[in-house]
Amino acid sequence: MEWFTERYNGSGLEIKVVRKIAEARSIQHIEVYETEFFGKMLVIDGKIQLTELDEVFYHEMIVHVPMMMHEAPRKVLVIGGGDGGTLREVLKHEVDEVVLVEIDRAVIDLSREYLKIDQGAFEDERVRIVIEDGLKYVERCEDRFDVIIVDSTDPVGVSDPLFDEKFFKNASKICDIICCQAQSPIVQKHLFIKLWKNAKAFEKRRVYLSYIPTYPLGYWAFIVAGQVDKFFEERFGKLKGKVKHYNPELHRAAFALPEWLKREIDVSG
Ligand code: SPD
Repeated sequence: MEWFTERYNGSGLEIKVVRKIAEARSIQHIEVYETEFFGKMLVIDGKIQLTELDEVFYHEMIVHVPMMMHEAPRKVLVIGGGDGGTLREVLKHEVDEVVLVEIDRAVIDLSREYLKIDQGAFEDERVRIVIEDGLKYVERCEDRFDVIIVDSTDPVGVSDPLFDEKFFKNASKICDIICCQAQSPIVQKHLFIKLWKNAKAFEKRRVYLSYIPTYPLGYWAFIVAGQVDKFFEERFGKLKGKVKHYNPELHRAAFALPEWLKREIDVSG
């Protein structure tokens, strides 16, 4: 048995792996492992994207928080998310249409074959899959979406443009609410702050946090922007029983930020 190690800014996370199940080299290096404790694990360009054990912590928080802040989210755009976890959660709402824009078809193919966390979401008739760069899709998009969810990899490769000002400016013209995974506010503070500043294209922005054990230091940020004043908590009744992690208590608590983070946000404008 070997250890998989992900290092970041003078720290690291080690996961004991039993074997490598699959691998592909497309525009990214994609690996699927079987681990000793966390179940199957998806790694892209050396960074852990998900493990079976804690993927719901991430996918339920990146989806249900923004979806429950919109009065009636019927039309949703997911950018990235080729493993299908975000798609699976979006489909738990009363949506009419979900467009998934993934730049790398190989992520979808490997996830469908070896991970299967989508639980049939890719075959749902409400879903349309587009293989394209999310930045370009949003730039030329003439459609309008209630919610956009950016479920990207770290911005060191193909996801880099999704952290740019231009992306947020274009996105602000076509949606009511956008939600992005926003990295570790501790060991990847520069990336988090870059996103926070660029999300200024939206009139209102908010940060929320969630604990995701297999991401750098476990403390993970999300940025939600647009019409972000409301929480339609009464709709939770329809989700209850379908979710494992998210609930209204966690939703409210996720927006409670420590003083040091409030200060970071304030000073960066
Ligand atoms: N450092 C890992 C950040 C990964 C965020 N996206 C995960 C994709 C899971 N759908």
